Amino acid sequence: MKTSNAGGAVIDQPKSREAVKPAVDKSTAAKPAAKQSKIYIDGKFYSEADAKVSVFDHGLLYGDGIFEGIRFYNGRVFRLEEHLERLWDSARSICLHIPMSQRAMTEALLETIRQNNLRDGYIRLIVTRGVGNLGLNPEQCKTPSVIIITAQIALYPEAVYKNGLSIVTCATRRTNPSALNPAVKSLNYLNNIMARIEANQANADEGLMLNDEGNVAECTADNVFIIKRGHIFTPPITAGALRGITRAVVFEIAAETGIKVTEADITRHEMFVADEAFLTGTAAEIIPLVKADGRPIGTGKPGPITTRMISRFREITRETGTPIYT
Ligand code: PXG
Repeated sequence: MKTSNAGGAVIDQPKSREAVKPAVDKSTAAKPAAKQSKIYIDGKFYSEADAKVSVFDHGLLYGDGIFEGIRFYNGRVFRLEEHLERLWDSARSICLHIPMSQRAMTEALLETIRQNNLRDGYIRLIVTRGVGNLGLNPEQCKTPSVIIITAQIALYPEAVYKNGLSIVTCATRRTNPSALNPAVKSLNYLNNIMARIEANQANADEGLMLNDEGNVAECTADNVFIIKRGHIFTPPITAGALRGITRAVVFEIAAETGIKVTEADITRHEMFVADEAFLTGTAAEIIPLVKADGRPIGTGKPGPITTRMISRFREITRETGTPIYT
């Protein structure tokens, strides 16, 4: 299911299932005129219609660039420093020079949100290699481009958090770190998109991706956690999991509540026999997982530890973050 925001930007939502249908049928509901968002490109703001990049940008030609997906809640950007750290790490790894300081990037991000007059939403931050020629050599690209797009992300319907999601294991494996390391949040997400297509074709909400050893890495856009006998497990970064910002918040909540978390290799069997499981991601937040490859996980309903995690996560997102309007 796709959800369109007032400004026309769209981000993925779980697949349409009876449980996650929006209360209002958007195709028939009376809509106010769509408010156009303002988009930041290289220091200037553009209307959606005028926000354009060159067809010679290597971000388009080769997926040569990096990105972050960030949320802001209640007038504060959630974990902004961590997102910028990860962006800068991605940049270093692919030898991309971000043409501004982290401080200037913070100001550009906050100003983009202010220009759009939002208090809650989603930010897509993109740095492309920039304009080159049709050859792949990045030395042709003299200046990377910075793009910041805001979206009025709708929270997933409450039913998703109450009823949970289903996943299927995808044949498409997480890329081996000896190729493009999956720790780089690059603009080349085709591998994950291939897995997502498999999940769609199986009518599942998300796709589970394994690494070359056959262990669980993560889902196509979310980290994976399982719970067995009160103990939380998640795959280590070395298994191909992204160092998720939401994943790190789960570690903090667990420490706070005295629940043990261990980074360990997880097999499909361990997913099937888990007492509880959940996914984490900036857009998804923390979402219960209730079915894997047709097997109900635990009771087939969100478990108590997952439910506690979700409510504490919501408190933290409401109460912390970089203020946008000061
Ligand atoms: N794994 C992958 C492969 C991701 O792309 C996560 C885990 C979760 O990480 P954070 O830091 O967000 O907790 C991501 C997140 C989306 C979306 O719409 C999310 C991502 C990429 C593209 C779309 O949820 N990245």
